[in-house]
Amino acid sequence: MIHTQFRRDAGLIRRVSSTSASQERLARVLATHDCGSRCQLHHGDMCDPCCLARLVAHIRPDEMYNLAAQSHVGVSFEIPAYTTEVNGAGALHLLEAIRLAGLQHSCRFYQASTSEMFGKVLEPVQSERTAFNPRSPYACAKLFAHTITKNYRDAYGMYAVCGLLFNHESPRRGELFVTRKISLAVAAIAAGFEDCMVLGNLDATRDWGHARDYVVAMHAMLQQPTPEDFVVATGETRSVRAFVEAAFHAGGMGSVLWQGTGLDEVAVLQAPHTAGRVVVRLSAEFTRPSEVDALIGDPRKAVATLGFNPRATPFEQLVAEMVHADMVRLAEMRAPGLVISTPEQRATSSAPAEEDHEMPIFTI
Ligand code: F7E
Repeated sequence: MIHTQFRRDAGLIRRVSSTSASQERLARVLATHDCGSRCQLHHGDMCDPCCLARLVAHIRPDEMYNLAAQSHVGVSFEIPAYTTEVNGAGALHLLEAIRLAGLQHSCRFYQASTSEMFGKVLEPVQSERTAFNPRSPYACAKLFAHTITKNYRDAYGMYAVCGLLFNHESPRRGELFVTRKISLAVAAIAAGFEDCMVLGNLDATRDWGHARDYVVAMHAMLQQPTPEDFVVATGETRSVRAFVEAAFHAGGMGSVLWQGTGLDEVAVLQAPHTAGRVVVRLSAEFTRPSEVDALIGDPRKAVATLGFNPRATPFEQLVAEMVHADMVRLAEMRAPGLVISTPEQRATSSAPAEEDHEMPIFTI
């Protein structure tokens, strides 16, 4: 969210009858930074072009950040049409709304593009020049949004840019993404609420950075003299397996030993008082029909032009921050008779699309 002295912020939020996890997270953000008074939330939906056009004409933003998405790659295989509508057509609806309101030369537009578009990578390190090869309905939809944003820039001279952000994490991450699933499970295991976590592909590697650092780069992209696209990444890649190891270490449980092969592989603790306890198992339930095996970004353009610092939050610090935040949360929740549900239990009790449906921010 953007704050400057003379600006007011506005956000779009979907109307749901029950309180969703993302609404609770949003409420915490607004309360924490006392931005509730500066930021007005409007009901709307990325699948409703009329409502988006009406809102843009009413708010008349000068910056718009489209972060709205069905953002879970795995879930996109189960709800491909919905994902395409929100992630792909949704961006087009916003661009058209800007044009219809006559704001094409005054409103700057940010599109949240994604490293997932590189998919089965065609170059070992991915930059702004790397060709795309998407591997999921999520990535295909995002690729449409990416190319239509460039098209509006070329066709109508709009200041419209795409941030090719690699994975960006924080303690606010949704609980179904692997980093948060791990940090929450490590905290729950340390507190004695859970025995074990169940994961999918341990060998996928990702370029993981901190969302706090990436948001600064997003804002900087809209302050440049000319509209251009940027890769935002750390330039380092780690496996899911390495994230698990770092998380147990950060949780004070020492190192883990991997035993077995394929889906029978497990991780066991090694510290003397817990030695031999199985803390990670695998299940095909969490693998994807087509996987993105390895991503690593080249952030040099963002470093040179935006002043982005890819070393601002080292990997171990990111993991420790997430694990410690979950340990604090669980400690605050600890009470007699308290039942902590697993991410999977929570997933089946609410619609998956509502898990991390982010909102676009208009700044006026
Ligand atoms: O998966 C593997 C999984 O769901 C990371 C989104 O923000 O970043 C995110 O997409 C890796 C994949 O994130 C589990 O197969 C193993 O290889 O945390 P993730 P993602 O798919 O990389 C990009 C940049 C975006 O744009 C997306 O919106 O971890 N993995 N076991 C698992 N993944 C999950 N979710 N759960 C597991 O149990």
